[in-house]
Amino acid sequence: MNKEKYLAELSALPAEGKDAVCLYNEISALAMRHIAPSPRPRCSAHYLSIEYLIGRMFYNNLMELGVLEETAAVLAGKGVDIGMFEEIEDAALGNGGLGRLAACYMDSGAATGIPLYGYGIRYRYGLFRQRFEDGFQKESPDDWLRFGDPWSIRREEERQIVHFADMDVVAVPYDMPVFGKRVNILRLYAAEGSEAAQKIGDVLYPADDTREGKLLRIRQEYFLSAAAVGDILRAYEKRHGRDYSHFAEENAIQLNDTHPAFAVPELIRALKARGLPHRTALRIARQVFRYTNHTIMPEALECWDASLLRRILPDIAAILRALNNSAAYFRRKEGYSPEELSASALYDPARHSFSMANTAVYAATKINGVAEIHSGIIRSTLFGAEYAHHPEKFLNVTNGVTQRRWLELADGGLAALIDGCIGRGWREDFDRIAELGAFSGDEKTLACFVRVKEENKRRLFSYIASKEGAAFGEGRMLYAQVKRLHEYKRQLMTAFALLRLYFDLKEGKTDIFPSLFLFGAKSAPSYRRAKGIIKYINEIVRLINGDKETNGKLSAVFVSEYNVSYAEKIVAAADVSLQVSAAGTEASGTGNMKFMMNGAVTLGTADGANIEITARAGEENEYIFGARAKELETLRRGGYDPAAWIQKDPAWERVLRTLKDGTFSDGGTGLFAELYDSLTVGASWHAPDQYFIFRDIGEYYAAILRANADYGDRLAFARKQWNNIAASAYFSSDRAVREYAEKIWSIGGKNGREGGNGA
Ligand code: 26Q
Repeated sequence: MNKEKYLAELSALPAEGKDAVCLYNEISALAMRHIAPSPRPRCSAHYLSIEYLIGRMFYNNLMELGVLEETAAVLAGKGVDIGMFEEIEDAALGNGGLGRLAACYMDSGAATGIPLYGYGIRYRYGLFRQRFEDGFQKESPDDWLRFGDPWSIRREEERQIVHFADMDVVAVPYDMPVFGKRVNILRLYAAEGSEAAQKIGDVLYPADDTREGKLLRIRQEYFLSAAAVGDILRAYEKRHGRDYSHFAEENAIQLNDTHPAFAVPELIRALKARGLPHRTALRIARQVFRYTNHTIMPEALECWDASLLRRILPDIAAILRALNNSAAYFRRKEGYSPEELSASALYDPARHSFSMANTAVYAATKINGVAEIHSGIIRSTLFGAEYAHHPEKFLNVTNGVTQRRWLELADGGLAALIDGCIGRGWREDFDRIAELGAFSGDEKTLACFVRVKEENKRRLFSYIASKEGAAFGEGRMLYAQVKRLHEYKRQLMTAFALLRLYFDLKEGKTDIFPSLFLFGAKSAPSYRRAKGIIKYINEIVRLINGDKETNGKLSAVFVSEYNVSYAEKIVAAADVSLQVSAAGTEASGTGNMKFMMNGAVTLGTADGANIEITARAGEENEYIFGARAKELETLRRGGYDPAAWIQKDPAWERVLRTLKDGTFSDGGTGLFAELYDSLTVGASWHAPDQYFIFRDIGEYYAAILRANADYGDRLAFARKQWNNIAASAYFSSDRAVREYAEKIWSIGGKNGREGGNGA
């Protein structure tokens, strides 16, 4: 961008009497005028994702453009505090890790000079906004557009029509530039046309417990897939006309989980519609796609009823059936056993449904999980049949996060301290963060680090005071568990440990360094148990904070409306990152990496990327506890009995009882009793305590106390924290996208050089 011109125009911009929203739009628009997307090279990668959890764009974009500080200075000269734009809320077109990963990868693609183009849906409403009423989660629509959308450009001329059997939908792209060494584009499609057509773009993950809801989900997924495929084809045809022989060589399409997997049959359909024979179309499709799996939770593995598909997308349903047949034909020739054939089939004749994961696996040239353990699990379980015959298709790319948003922007104090130690180069070359290792013996540096943490805590606490109306004293050790609310992530286990800590303090059985436990999470609106857990934690929080006898030592908070901007403040302030999923369930986690970069130690299980974090930082710098995945697998098969584990320590009995002895009220909803039952007797489709809380909770509690005791020697603990930062190089998303570019997309080496896609 032309900085001088931008700054000159900014200086000339009248600010008086304008509110934050108005100035936000004017300044952003001004910056946008000085930006041009980089030319598209011959070969590029396309990232298809149903979610993009971008967060606040203003500060990040100005930072990436290299004008954040100057902009702040010019505004200060006009009497405007650049902090005022904090009132512009996040664009939350995503719900959790998968969507935030997509945003980090877009950032890193641009930063590393890789031609990476994102495709998604421009939802009219983002993820619901959350508030607590009497401790219960309440949702309201997130009208993110009320602040304007100055960082997007509507591309009317590139609109397309997406056809369903019963309606046509207009797909209008909005282009969001992504800044770095290159300026890439995130293209989000708005759904326009009839009322029914617009409904497709209304909201992320509409409830799908009804037939209508399922149809809407299918429409969304196909809408995204068809718009993206149409766009990629059009760009290609501009270069090559109707000669598709270079298509696979020049285009890689990455399926971010299975939500965009309709792109596979859609590409075949579109190529056939252009006159290619089915066989050729199939061959091309099987050279273009790559697939990342993000979860093994059975309920998240998408299967669509054939009858629903036939109704609104008959051609797509027919192509999927044909794909299923050709897959079976080729696989039989390759020697797949009958069991392997049925496990990897695209169509399940018993359930009359299509498996989107198996569709993606069949089409993809490369399939990856998101951390070592997870890639291992999908190879041996979910996709074991395919792995047995095509091991060359499988690889791991451990997730990463962008150090620019999650360290430079989130933690200015720490960034400045790091600059003082090793210079500014880590922003583009995060391997250099390892040079911090040389300072871990330097008490002056560690003391500075402690001061930065304390300042970050003050900033967070004052934000919490303004948002939640809860005040906390300074000088507390901060434990944080922030992530989507899900039983497998075991927020309930943290709640139990916290309650036990309170009881033990109350009875003088233990003493601790003053601590604050922080929770942040949204529950899917229809996920009853997750909502019960939120209510239960809020009840515990109220009990603990209301007790004058103990609250000098122990307090807790459940922040509402947890989002990217909240996360930025929390990771900068936390001392301990709680990552306590049942081993083998959390595919990777990326919050764990953000905390690490900001100098929190991981207190967690040997799961997801925690394992790789610990391997790099050293076990002595983390607090790892609990059963390994293998042990849980054995327990699962061998009849795990939570009651037997509870009996080992009666304190857990007492804690568990609070779910039904009236200690806390669930407002007559029966939610607490349901939680109690799920832990003690299970339900028709799952065993009691299916995520093994009572196997691990004793060790969890001990680890919490151990970390707390260690914190008493603040400098020794700071050294552990510092060592985590110094060991975090690998968890940069710059490393991760380079791996994708080299090993998956084949579009260039370290510098994002242009190459072929190796098809
Ligand atoms: C599927 C079917 C029906 C309805 C909803 C869904 C659905 C929606 C969202 C399934 C999965 C998701 C999101 C998954 C997700 O965010 N996974 C996380 O991905 C991160 C990035 O790889 C990992 O770090 C996390 O471990 C993983 O949980």
